[in-house]
Amino acid sequence: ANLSQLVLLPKKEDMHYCPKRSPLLSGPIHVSFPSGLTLAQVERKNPLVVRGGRYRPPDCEARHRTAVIIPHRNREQHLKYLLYYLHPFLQRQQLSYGIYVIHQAGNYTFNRAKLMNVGFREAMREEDWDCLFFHDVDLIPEDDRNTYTCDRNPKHAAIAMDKFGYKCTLCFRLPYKAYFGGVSALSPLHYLKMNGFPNNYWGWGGEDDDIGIRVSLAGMSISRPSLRVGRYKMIKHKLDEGNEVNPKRFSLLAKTQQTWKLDGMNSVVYELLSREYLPLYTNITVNVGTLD
Ligand code: UD2
Ligand code: MN
Repeated sequence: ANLSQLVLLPKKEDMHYCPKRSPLLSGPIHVSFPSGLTLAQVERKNPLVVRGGRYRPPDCEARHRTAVIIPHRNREQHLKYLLYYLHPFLQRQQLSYGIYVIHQAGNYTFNRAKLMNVGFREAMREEDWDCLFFHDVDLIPEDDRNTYTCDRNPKHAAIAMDKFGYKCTLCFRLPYKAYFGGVSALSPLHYLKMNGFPNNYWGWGGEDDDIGIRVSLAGMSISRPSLRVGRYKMIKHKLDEGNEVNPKRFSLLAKTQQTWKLDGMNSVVYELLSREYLPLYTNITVNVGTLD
């Protein structure tokens, strides 16, 4: 393999690939929420992160390029803590990465899945990412052996949460094998094969199951890290204003099989309001419209 790399990439002959397993991993992470933490402090702790929240390992060529897509509105505190843990976590994994926060403008009902479609398009527009992590803002990974890279199949990463006693009873049991919420990873090919995520789930719930069902309708299965490694701490919160429980979620879910090819990445419509390259992340503000 080294020989062919030299032949194909003569100019990079002095830049070697990072090792398959990063020597910087340290395993379990003790997650706490220091009061008074500021984004400026997070910046200072991550001097190698550049504009837009991008990073590449300084002394080897990364084997993976991962974009983290975070749907967001009105969760600044959670975002601050996630960035505080996620930047060093990804650096210890020796990834080339970028963090995208997809901010829903306005006060209309939240649409998590549609924000992910926006994130996919806007991230892929910028760079040839080979893996996308769709990441709730309030889930902090607790073990850096949970690698933020893509598998042969879509991967559900957040399988063991403190909130549920680090069990994932829904993960391995029919019909919930499709459980795909919280943090999940897809390659661009996986994403396009399942036509992305649904655009028509407004408010809380259902969209994660729809996404899980899409994975299997597109002929793929879900891979998962071990329960030991796929651990997350969920920052406690109440249901947000503007993200009320979606009363249509069950009737929508009953129709996924008929709708997934028609609604998704091939039909997403939105208005991009701004793209800001902040020190710790790229902020995309978008008008996703309203249910009508
Ligand atoms: C569960 C799922 C989540 C999603 C949700 C239903 C897990 C671990 N999580 O989380 O993936 O399927 O149910 O929609 O299974 N958000 C904002 N501002 C808002 C509302 C939501 O930023 O006003 C974002 C934020 O990234 C948040 C995510 O949407 O983490 C999911 O919303 P949630 O945290 O209220 O839902 P939760 O914890 O029940
Ligand atoms: Mn949550």
